[in-house]
Amino acid sequence: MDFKEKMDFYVHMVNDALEQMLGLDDSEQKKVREAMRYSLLAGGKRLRPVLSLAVCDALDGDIEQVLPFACATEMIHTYSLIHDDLPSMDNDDYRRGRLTNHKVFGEAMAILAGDGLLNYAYEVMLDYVCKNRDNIYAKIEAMRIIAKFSGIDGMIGGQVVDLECEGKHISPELLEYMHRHKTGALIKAPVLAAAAICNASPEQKASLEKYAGNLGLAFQIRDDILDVEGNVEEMGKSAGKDKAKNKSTFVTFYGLDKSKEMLHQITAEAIDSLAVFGEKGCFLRQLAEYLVTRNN
Ligand code: GRG
Repeated sequence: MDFKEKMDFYVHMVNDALEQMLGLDDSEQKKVREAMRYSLLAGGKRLRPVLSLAVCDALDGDIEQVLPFACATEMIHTYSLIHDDLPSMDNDDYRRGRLTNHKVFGEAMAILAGDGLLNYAYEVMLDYVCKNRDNIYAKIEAMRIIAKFSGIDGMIGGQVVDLECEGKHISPELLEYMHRHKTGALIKAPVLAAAAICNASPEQKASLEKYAGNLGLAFQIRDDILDVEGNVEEMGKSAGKDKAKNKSTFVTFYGLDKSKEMLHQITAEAIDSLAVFGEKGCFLRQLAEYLVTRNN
């Protein structure tokens, strides 16, 4: 399979699993489920779960064991997008090519749908672990990683720095810290969770941690660039928000050309750290290359 076919294969696997995990029902909770499904099943690149599945393949692991954890990271990612779009946060009207959750379901329901997805992520993982107790310590470690990297020392912590720095001049170190946490942490989580479940060696884990750390930073730099020169239709969300909110980004700090140079450099470093995987790291390498030129 070439890169595109493999990517489609993983994305389909994730979409089918998510659809199965969060079906519609006719209970009292029909409305909140509908709101959760609205954002979760709205598409998106599925980068985080795809990373888990690709790491699993690079380590010759068992995809069935990794899939619930991969899907859980997509649920957590989607909750963060719903909350990030709220009027009290970024106040966005479009996401994933459609109206944001609060525009359709109202602010209160959007908050609950986000909370619901965050909680559901842990329900899905714990449900799976309780029913499949083999390799249990690795699975618990994977959940610990996901909790840690999405919490105050990870994604939420990065978002707090972002909020506090709006309209202020910040140091390049703090800018990198913010990006590595706000976005990078939830890119590291699926990589390291899959590595734990597939019993990666310490050397493999260290390589993957470097890969994911640099990939996450590169991903956010590309996001900063797209906010300036991206096409709204292709992105499925609004552009120009960083400038409007006077946010510090790689582009406001270093300018477009230097940001692009840094994007290439950091991606090359991510790719270099996969040397230990040889041929098995091929998809992960191609994924890093694809993210440099992504338009959404
Ligand atoms: C708890 C109130 C409350 C809010 C939480 C944690 C949080 C808000 C926000 C997280 C920060 C965040 C949304 C960072 C943005 C990261 C980013 C670049 C998202 C876009 O990811 P893509 O491009 O999106 O992978 P798709 O739609 O393709 O999945």
